[in-house]
Amino acid sequence: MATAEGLTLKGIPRRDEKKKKKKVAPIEHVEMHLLQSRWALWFFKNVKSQPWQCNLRLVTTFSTVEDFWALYTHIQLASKLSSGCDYSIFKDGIEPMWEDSRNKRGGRWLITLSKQQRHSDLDSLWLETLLCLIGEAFDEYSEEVCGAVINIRAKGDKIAIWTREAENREAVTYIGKVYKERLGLSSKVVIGYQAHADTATKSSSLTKNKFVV
Ligand code: MGP
Repeated sequence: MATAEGLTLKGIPRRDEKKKKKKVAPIEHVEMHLLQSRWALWFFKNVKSQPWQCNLRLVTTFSTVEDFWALYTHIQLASKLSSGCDYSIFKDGIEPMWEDSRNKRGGRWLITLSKQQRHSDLDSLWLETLLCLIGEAFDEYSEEVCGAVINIRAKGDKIAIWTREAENREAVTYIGKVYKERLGLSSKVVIGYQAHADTATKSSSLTKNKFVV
């Protein structure tokens, strides 16, 4: 993760930093807190002349709480990314695309946001999503989780948790209920789960929900 002053981490803009650096005492013994899974951060930047998959980059992987926070505080907040960009956090070894063998029968719990919510809610909802993932918040069904994606789009941003098996009703609905609760969404808000096989053949606004909570 060491980057030279002013450089970016594989194309991701860094957060603004105060010029004056504080002196920090050397740490001799740091105990790291292992996460249950190793995770990978991916960055997507839309270059229209290139096929979709060529715009997707693996940035880095992490497997401790400390490395997660080091990465999270280093990279630009999602709300500051340009339209057309995505962050994806997936279990190490799973590519953040429908085609991966662990995704192809799966789907996603999709949170669609209004344009105004980019400034009020987006970053906190994304952070909570990340904490649900790395904290394995879905009990025995956490194994079903593949990762999460945030799409920064002019028409309205989206956040989704991807799971492995769209036909696994029990796991999918459990994950959806816990996720909705963790995001603090009102019971009046309805969120939908869409199978990737359906999303891949239609635009997301026309894809039918397989489940709702
Ligand atoms: P998107 O980036 O998920 O959403 O998909 P966006 O930009 O809001 O568009 P909408 O169609 O959902 O309204 C945009 C396009 O990127 C898709 O139509 C595909 O062409 C491509 N794409 C997205 N994903 C997640 C994949 C994927 O997993 N595999 C492949 N091959 N293409 C994808």
